[in-house]
This record gives sequence, C-alpha cells and structure tokens, in this order.
Amino acid sequence: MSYESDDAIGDLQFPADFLFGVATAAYQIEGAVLEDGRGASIWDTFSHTPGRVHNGDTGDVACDHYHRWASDLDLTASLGVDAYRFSIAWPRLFPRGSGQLNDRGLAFYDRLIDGCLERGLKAYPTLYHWDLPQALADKGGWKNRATADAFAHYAATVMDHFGDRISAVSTFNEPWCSSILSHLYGIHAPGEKNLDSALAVLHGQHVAHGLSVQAMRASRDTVPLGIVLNLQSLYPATDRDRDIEACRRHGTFHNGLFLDPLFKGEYPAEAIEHLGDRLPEGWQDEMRTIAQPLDYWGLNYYTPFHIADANNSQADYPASIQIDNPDVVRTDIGWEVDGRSFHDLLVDINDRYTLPPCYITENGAAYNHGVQNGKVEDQPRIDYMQQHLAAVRDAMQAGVDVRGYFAWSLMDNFEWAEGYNMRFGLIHVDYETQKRTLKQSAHWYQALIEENR
Ligand code: IFM
Repeated sequence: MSYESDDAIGDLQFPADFLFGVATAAYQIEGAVLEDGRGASIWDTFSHTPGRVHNGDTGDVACDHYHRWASDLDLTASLGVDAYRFSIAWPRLFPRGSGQLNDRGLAFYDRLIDGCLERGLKAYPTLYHWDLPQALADKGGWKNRATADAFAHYAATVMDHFGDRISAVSTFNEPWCSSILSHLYGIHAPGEKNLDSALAVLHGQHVAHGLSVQAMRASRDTVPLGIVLNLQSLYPATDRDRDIEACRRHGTFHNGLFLDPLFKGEYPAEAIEHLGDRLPEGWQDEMRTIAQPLDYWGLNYYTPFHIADANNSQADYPASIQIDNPDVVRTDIGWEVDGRSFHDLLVDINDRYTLPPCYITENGAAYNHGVQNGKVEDQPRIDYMQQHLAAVRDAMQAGVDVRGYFAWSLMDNFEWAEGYNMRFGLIHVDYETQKRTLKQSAHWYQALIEENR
C-alpha cells in the first residue's frame, strides 16, 4: 500500500504554534571521544570491536561537532527551525556513570544550549541516546538496579544545571533499540542475543525512566518531560488467520511492552502469561514508579513492517517473523517508504491509549546522494518527507494531538551498525574535510517552514 500524496508545500499547512525542528544524537555527531575528561561508553567499545560496525567505522571523530558546534548551530538556525533536538552524552558528565561530575562536560553543553538560545533555537535534550558509560556496563549495565539510580542522579544533575534554559527533556530515545535490538538481536551495543537479558534491560530502563522523571520533577517542575518511542506500524503479511494473529502478538511484544507499562502501569497480560517469569524478580512492585505522568511523548517513525507466523513451535513469544514485501519503494538502507503506515500508526495508537500530546521526534530517510557541482540533489528525501508530513497533517485532522516535527537528521552522521555508509542528513557531511553542504531537501524544509510562518 502506498500513501498517495501530491501535496505541494502549500498544502502542508500546520497550526501556527506547530514546532519544526531537526534532531541529532551525541555519539553520532560529536567525536572528540577522549577530550575534556569524557569517559568511554558501550558504543566506543562496540565500534572498536572488529566485525560489529560496517567498515570498522567508529564515532571517534564523527562530524567533529564537539569542535564545530557553533557553525553547526549557525546552519541549524539558517534552516529556520524553531528547535534543536540533541542528546547529552552521559559519559561526558559522569565519566564513570556515577560519582565525580565532570565540569568540562557540563561546560560543553552550556556552550551548546546557550548557543541555541542566542540563535533563537529552543533546546530539546535527550538524556539517553544509547551511550551507556562503560564503567556501568562493566557492573551489569541496565540489568543492575544501581544503573537506574545512577541515571536518576544524572537526570537530576542535568535539570539542576540546565533546567533554566531548556524547553523539554526526553528521558530515553527508542528504548526498544537499547533493549531488544541490543540484547536480543545483537545488532547494537553491547551486541547480546538473549531474551532474558533483553527483558531485564527493558524493565531496568523503564524503572530508570520513572526514577529520572521523579528526580527531575523534584529538581524543577516546570520543564516538560517525556520519552521517545520507535513504535512499529504493523501489517499481517497475508490474510491467513495465523499471520493476522502473529501480527497482533508482534505488536503486543514490540509496542505493548513499552506503551503499556509507561502509560498504563502494567505489562500486557498476554506478554506476562508467556514471559512474566523471565522478567526480573519483583518487577510488579516497580510498575507505579515506571508509569509517571508525562507532559508529552515522542514518536520516531521510518517504515512499516509486514509480519507472519514463525511457524515454529519452539520459538519464543511472540513467535513472529518479518517478511519483506518485494514490490515497494525503498530508501538506500532498504526501508520501505509508506507514509500511509505512519498515519495509520498515529491514529491507531491514539485510539488505543490515553496519551499526552505527541511530538514527531524523528522522521527521515537514508539516501546517499553525493555533492555534484556544489549541490546535493536528493529529491527522493523530499518526496519521503512530503509524504510523511502529509501523514502527520492528516492524522492531526483525524484528531491526533501532534505538536511538532523534528527531521532526522540535521546532518549525515554515524549511523550505528551501518557506520558512515548511510546518510540521513539534510546537510551533507564530507568526512574527509568536514565540509557541510545543504542538500536540496534542506532548502525544501526551509521553504516549508517559511511557508508555515
Ligand atoms: O540514526 C538513528 C537514530 O539514532 C535513532 N533513530 C533511527 C535513526 C536512523 O536509523
């Protein structure tokens, strides 16, 4: 199914107070991993482990944003966006995750946040975009309750220090990735493949989220707090009953294990029936801590999934598999392009949960166009964004309370296990020279924002 949209910029009208932004994350752009007292994170370890990241790429230098933040913010402001979403590297503030606070780490984010405000950009930091301090990982990481306590302390420190200058704080970015993708599928750091570990990490992160919300509110209760989820838009691969049923189970596992505890204070009953004895002992006592009232939630959205039954009686719940549809448009990373699925997901989640207002905290496409004659002609990215912004607009017309949209990403960057091989930026980065070039899509986004003023 494709989402037919011939919307011109003029048709992409949003309310006057709708927020337009761009997003990045610390390890993907900062580089300078050994500078000013920063400690190591699990992504330093992982990317330096042979065979983990495409081409052996690491975030050691990345976009050198740690040194180029001022000119990068100039470029960000030149797009006309209202807000900049970035993440704070926990190991820059607490090199060992807890204990000694590193003033030089704080000073970097002081410069960055003040730099945003000087340029009229609202600052939207995220606390955890996957760079767990290695020192905490060495003691069990998210499986150790002490990590959740350390995270709450780090969150309170961020709020104490920056709370007077930031517009919102997201606790976690895509906890699905830092639990399931990292501990069950082994694709992201630390690269484990173990369902029990994945469930322990998932629960540990939920607890850390709840504790951090409490700690930040105790520090300052005026800054909006939320969490960013990468929910999946799911379709049965066939109309056979067993695939329809597998698709439902898949949603319970991959979406329900996040939405239900965070917004209802419980895990889905069916997931508990199958997996309850594999959650960490005493999990029941922590559900109230997890389900803190939030001021907003963030949705990161890229692509739909088609799901079939695993046809394997030995498979763990949800015993589902993903099927690739051959006849679809795909981005360079191989992800299906389908704006309709974005609309469907927004409407479906809105119908099934009582949620605070939503921000689209990431949306974008990997296309690897290079610079030719000083230009980057990336029309497919424009088509993608156009289709997905139309989906947001239509979902809002259908009653979903969406308050803003952050394009992923401000600039090409370290795309995790894909290294520098996949480019999601509105701005092209030449990694040899660190030269930035605004792509055609950046100019298009600029014009769209201008049109909406
Ligand atoms: O680059 C990532 C980002 O860090 C988290 N969301 C998905 C993006 C594209 O894979």
